[in-house]
Amino acid sequence: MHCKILGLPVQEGTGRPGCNMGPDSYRAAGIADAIRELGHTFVDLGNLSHGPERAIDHPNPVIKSLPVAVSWIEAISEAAYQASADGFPIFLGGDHLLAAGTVPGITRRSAENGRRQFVLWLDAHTDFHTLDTTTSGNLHGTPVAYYTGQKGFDGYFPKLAAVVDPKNVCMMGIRSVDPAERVAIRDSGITVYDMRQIDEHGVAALLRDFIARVRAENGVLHVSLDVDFLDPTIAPAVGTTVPGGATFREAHLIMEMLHDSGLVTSLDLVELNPFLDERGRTATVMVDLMASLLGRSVMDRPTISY
Ligand code: DIR
Ligand code: MN
Ligand code: MN
Ligand code: MN
Repeated sequence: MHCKILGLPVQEGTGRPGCNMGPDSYRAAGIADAIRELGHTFVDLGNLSHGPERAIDHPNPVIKSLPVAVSWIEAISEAAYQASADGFPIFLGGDHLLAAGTVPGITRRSAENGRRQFVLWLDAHTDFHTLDTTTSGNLHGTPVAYYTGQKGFDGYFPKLAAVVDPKNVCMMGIRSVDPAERVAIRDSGITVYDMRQIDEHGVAALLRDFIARVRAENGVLHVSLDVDFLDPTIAPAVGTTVPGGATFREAHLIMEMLHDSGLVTSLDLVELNPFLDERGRTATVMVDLMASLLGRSVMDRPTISY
């Protein structure tokens, strides 16, 4: 595979600074060697910048940094569209607002190729706020509502070239949902596997079902991995830690099964805040998870088809 990393130093989607250092933290954690060691070719596309900001105002007074958010989304969706022309793009965040650019960009590409876009959203949060419902004003809480075409973004966020069908979105690891998100997601058609379902069924059974759906529809799969999907004991470097997250082994199993599926075509690594890290260990865990997704395994295995 030909892997491309693109740094997206977005931090304006959160309430605190630091995520802008995420891309360089992954580089320091050895992401390039981890990719090359697996036999993939590799290119580092550097870090993206956003374009000029236009004055833009929304009636919801709590919203933070809307002009720069819009300018990031415009720049990222174009860059993601370009990067998805060939090879396997890995988008290094940056906070989760960046998925309001990466997902629309790659979905535009999939639509042109006549392929259905699926998204696996690995996160403690559903990120399903609209500009009207957000109470924190942190726009990293809005990308899923935006890229699935929910109302409430018109005239503010860029017009979408292609929308992801909510039925093609699967969330895992969910354990922090705001009241408005809970209501909105109920009728959305999105599949939400919260921590309780992971505890009751295990990640393998849940993921196997989703992978089977992607395959049945000849889809392509984007994976968006938020650091806070993981339990804070193994991944402390995130501004919004929530107890009771995925374990090291659960997360690796997901990545290993995704690799074996052969369906994943792009990846976001988001919300790493290196200012909050402990001797780089969160960056290292994220790079190791990426490596499992790209084919690292403990032992050779007989061919299995997830
Ligand atoms: C919360 C937290 N739902 C909010 N969201 C996220 O601020 O809207 N934290 N995405 O990582
Ligand atoms: Mn700026
Ligand atoms: Mn998130
Ligand atoms: Mn989160």
